[in-house]
Amino acid sequence: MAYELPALPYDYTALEPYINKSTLEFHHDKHHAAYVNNYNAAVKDSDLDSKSIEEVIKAVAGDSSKAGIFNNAAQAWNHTFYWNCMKPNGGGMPTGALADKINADFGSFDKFVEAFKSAGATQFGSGWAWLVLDNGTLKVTKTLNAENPLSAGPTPLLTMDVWEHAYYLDYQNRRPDYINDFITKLINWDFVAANLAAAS
Ligand code: MN3
Repeated sequence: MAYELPALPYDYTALEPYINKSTLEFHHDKHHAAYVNNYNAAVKDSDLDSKSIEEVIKAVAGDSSKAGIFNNAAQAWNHTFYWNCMKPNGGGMPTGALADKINADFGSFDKFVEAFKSAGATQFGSGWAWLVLDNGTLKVTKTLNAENPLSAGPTPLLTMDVWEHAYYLDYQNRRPDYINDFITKLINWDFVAANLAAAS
């Protein structure tokens, strides 16, 4: 079924000065829109057209003859998820059950931050850093290009886009500075907590 490009959940200037209007205009209106359009064109009139985008991602993952469909489906999904992982005046510390779970599974919030920063900084080239729930345990992972944890089983709770298009206009080559601002100023912990509650 056609996948609709969602509107950003905040204004184009809402994440300034960390992610500026021009980045969100290009990233949402051009990059994300292109993935959505390519995905819809690829599944139209095919046997995948009746499936949800999550079902398509799982159905075509690992099938090299359907790599184009996978890449556009996963990138359409990943970006929608990524927008929701940020909010104006975000960052800070998670609370409640999510904070307890992070402490239990990583040892401390700082250890989680260290692992998440490392995943983002060491993803060579383009990709994503993730916090996932894997068989009841929180883990930090990273994926290459469009890859998404859904196809292997773990439930995504948080993601950070580390493709250059996510940060280059604001940070140029300083990916670690973008990662630091993403964690300390932008993460929407309420969204992450809701994802954990839904998956538990
Ligand atoms: Mn992107």
